[in-house]
Amino acid sequence: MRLDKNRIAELNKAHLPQHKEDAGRLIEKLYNKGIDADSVINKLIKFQIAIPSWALGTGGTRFGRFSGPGEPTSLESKIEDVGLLHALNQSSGAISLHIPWDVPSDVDAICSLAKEMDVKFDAVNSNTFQDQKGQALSYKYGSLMHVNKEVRDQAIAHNIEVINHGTNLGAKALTVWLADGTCFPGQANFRKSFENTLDSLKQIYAELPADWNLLVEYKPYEPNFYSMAIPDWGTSHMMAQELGDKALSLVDLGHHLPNTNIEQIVAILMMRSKLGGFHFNDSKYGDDDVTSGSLKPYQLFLIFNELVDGMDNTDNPDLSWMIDASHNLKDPMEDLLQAVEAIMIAYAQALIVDRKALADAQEANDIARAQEILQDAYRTDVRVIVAEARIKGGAAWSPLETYRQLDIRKALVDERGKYTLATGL
Ligand SMILES: [Mn+2]
Repeated sequence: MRLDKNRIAELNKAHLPQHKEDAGRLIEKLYNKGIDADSVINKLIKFQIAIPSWALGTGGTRFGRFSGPGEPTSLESKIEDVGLLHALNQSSGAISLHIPWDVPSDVDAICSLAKEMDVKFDAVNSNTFQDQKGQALSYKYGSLMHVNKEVRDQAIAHNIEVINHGTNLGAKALTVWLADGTCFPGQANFRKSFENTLDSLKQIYAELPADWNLLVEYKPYEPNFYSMAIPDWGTSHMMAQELGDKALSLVDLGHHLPNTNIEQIVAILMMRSKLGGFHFNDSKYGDDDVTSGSLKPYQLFLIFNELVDGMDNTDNPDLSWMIDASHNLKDPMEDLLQAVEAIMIAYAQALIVDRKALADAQEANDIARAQEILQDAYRTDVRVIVAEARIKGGAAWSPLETYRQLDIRKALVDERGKYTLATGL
């Protein structure tokens, strides 16, 4: 399915008079505060958040999965779904593939489809958290950290294969997230697990093309409940540091214990030019519970406040931004539109922080003033400038409303059938 830009513009029309009035008011208010709204809007237009292929189907829990109608079952249809999202919001111009779920059968055809949909290939993801059909050795007791060298070698070969698939598609990074770990005290030797994992990563790193990055993701628990091979940012950073310049840490919002100060982690990693990517989701209790920004929008803003500061004031390389969530109730497309919107709002709020005033307040130990400066930005309703950026980019005033007005899910069901099942968890 393809969206007609003229149709989007037509649907925007009804909203434009009120929108222009609201946008003008906010732009003037920002101008009076010394903030150049045009530069904020241009940054918003440029900002692209990759959509992971596994988020386009309805997610499940270990108790079951209630699939939605018209889910994408092929790599082609997943790229088309991301293309639809991107047409609606102009902020989702990249897809992150997962191997082996998304092995392309015809690379040229996939590349030209992606080009037609204006979608780029973001970081590729390996999978050693499941056994695949016909696989020689099992990952039940780990992959890159496994006590058996043959299992490690198999997992290393898989990661190299993922790099090769990514190279064919024009991707520039490999994300390694390991489910490796232990469920019981005494199950493994922590030092040996660390050393095996690092040694395996070194062998993968050696195969990275010159212009690629290796993103090392961490997670404190799940699926293993006693220890994880790479549990936290310290371990990830230690490994990235030892691997070399092309290895960077990847922060996933949901991969922290409750109340962890994620914004501080982001700030410190960027200071060391070692933050490579960011995965968005939100949670009340565990990983990926809910849609980005639906529970803790202030935390998301505080994180963006550090990301923006880091992008302006450190030598940290450009980041890979990706939504990493898969929910089990909503229409995945609607969920992703809401997530991207929440991320753009947090980014816009961070862009309007008066950084000079904040630095002055910090130097003067004026805590109350510093808090006021941050909260003034956070409490500004920036939705209208996010919409302005979208309209300027040729996208929908309200992506979610337009998605419903155009009855896109129905069109997808008509095209693909009602009972389809996307690959994923
Ligand atoms: Mn992640």
